[in-house]
Amino acid sequence: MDALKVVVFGALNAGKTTFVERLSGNELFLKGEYEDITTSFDFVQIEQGGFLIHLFASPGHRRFSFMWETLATGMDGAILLIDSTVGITPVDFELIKFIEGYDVPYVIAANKEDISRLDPEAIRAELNLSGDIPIFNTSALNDDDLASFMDNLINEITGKNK
Ligand SMILES: Nc1nc2c(ncn2[C@@H]2O[C@H](COP(=O)(O)OP(=O)(O)OP(=O)(O)O)[C@@H](O)[C@H]2O)c(=O)[nH]1
Ligand SMILES: [Mg+2]
Repeated sequence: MDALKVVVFGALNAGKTTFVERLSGNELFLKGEYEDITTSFDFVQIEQGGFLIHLFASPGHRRFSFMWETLATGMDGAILLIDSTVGITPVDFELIKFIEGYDVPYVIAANKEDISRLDPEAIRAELNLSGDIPIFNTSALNDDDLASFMDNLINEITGKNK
């Protein structure tokens, strides 16, 4: 089975760890060793769309952002999680620029929609994104439809959305 590497980026507490755990149904081994924030390179594996996906949750804390480049090395696609309870922050602008530097498909999720919801088109306008970047609302906590969200990214990576 072909393997894909996908990395979830986003601001501190946006829900990256919760997202990968819910998708895989497994807990990360190495999470939360420091005040519950991600400080490691841990990942889960999921099988979807005929691919084995290595799904990494990156650290959101500024102190650990030095790990982003290592995580991004060799990635096939990325997810940017925005914390809808906070809105778009400077780190989201920074991460968009960072991800775009790798020239891989990415999708955006405005997470925590169970608490508050951001309008995808307002996000697109604020981040100045082209029309072909998919933007969704998700709840990593209680969404049962994260798999179809991932399908969309897989289709972006394999060119099926084109
Ligand atoms: N209500 C709600 N809470 C969420 C959701 N996703 C995550 N959370 C909560 O937000 C907090 C942070 O979640 P994490 O998954 O640790 O966030 P993270 O992005 O991995 O955080 P860092 O790795 O430290 O950057 C936890 O209390 C989660 O339970 C969501 O969709 N809805
Ligand atoms: Mg985390």
